[in-house]
Amino acid sequence: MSQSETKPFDYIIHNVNIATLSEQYASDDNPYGVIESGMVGVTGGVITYLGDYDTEVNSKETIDAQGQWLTPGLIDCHTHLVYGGNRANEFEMRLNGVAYEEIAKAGGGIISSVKATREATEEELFQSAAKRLESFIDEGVTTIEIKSGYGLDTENEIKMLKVAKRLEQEFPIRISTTFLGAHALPPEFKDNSDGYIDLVCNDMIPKIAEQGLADCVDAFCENIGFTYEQTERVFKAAQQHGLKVKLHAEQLSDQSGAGLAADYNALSADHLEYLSQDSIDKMANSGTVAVLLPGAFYFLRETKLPPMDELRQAGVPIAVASDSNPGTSPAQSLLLMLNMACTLFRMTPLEALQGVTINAAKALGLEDKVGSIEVGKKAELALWDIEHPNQLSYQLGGNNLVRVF
Ligand code: DI6
Ligand code: FE
Repeated sequence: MSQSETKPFDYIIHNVNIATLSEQYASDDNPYGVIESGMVGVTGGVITYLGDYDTEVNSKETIDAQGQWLTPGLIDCHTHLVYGGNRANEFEMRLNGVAYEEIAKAGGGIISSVKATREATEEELFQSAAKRLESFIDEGVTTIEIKSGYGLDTENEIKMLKVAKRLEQEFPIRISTTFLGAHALPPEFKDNSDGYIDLVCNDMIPKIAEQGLADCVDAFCENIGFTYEQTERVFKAAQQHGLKVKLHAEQLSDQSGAGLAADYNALSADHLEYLSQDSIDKMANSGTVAVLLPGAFYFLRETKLPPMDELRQAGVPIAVASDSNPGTSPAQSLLLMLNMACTLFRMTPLEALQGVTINAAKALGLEDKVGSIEVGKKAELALWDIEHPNQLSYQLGGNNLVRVF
């Protein structure tokens, strides 16, 4: 039976070079899994045809892409997009020679973002995050993860997650939400970090799980964040409530956090500049994705590189994300992160593109739905006026997006 006798497509895109980023199409000679001058057919928001142009096709709408390039919609799998205020004043103070301690004493640093986030209404947080979200959408981002973590009490953490949920309702983008209550110690728990972790585990996680506000739970395991033991308590509470986990790990020092995350079958461990071989081996075994964040590396003028070769050798899937946040990565461009992943971390343009498509999907547990172009996956696609997909990471600034589907 030919397609013309079956249900018509809602639309087809033809005369299009398709970078599928799919293992089904990739080979040594064709690492991007390219289908040249091909056709995609979509029914009910799902890809139902992928291959050569079929002139007999029965479709409600036909789009001639004129030889442009189709990729999976881009995925930013690590952001802190919702927050009050910004920290440009601190950036300027530091560049005028004011010491970090003085800035912190004057109420600066992450706690200043907590204060501004607590003071902001849900509407104000929505409006400021919406503006940032639009920059990502304009670059072909069709899925974005958003973390809480600037509320640091039950009411304000829930407020942040509700803003993220409302963004998904009002913008054409898939949003994955992550509860990051264990991001920093709020001032009212000074000298009582275990008491704060009690609140995270016994009050915040149960309520957030019950209200269906988070897909995942994250923590900041670091000498300036929470300990290995505290992180493990958060993971246990998350799993008791049926939530997956991920972790900010090994950003400033090696706390064996990524290994712990792997022990709890974490979807991802993120940052990883100080990652050990032992944790790499554990990540490889559990399939935990390594999410690299070149924006924070750059903005903090970090010099220790994540162990790229060791990650490659162990076969750990590598993703790239913006870490968009007011303190260490005020980034509003995922395309810029592609370039920085290549220049700073020596990732290849193919690895960088996999890092914001298929591997980013894995880091969110969404690889069955999005991240590559395959029959059966969601038709969340980006069309680019480029000569080759390597141009996406080559370019510094500018944007060749034609449209998203
Ligand atoms: N690591 C970071 O780089 C950010 N959070 C984290 O856990 C910093 C967030 C901020 O400074 O506002
Ligand atoms: Fe982060």
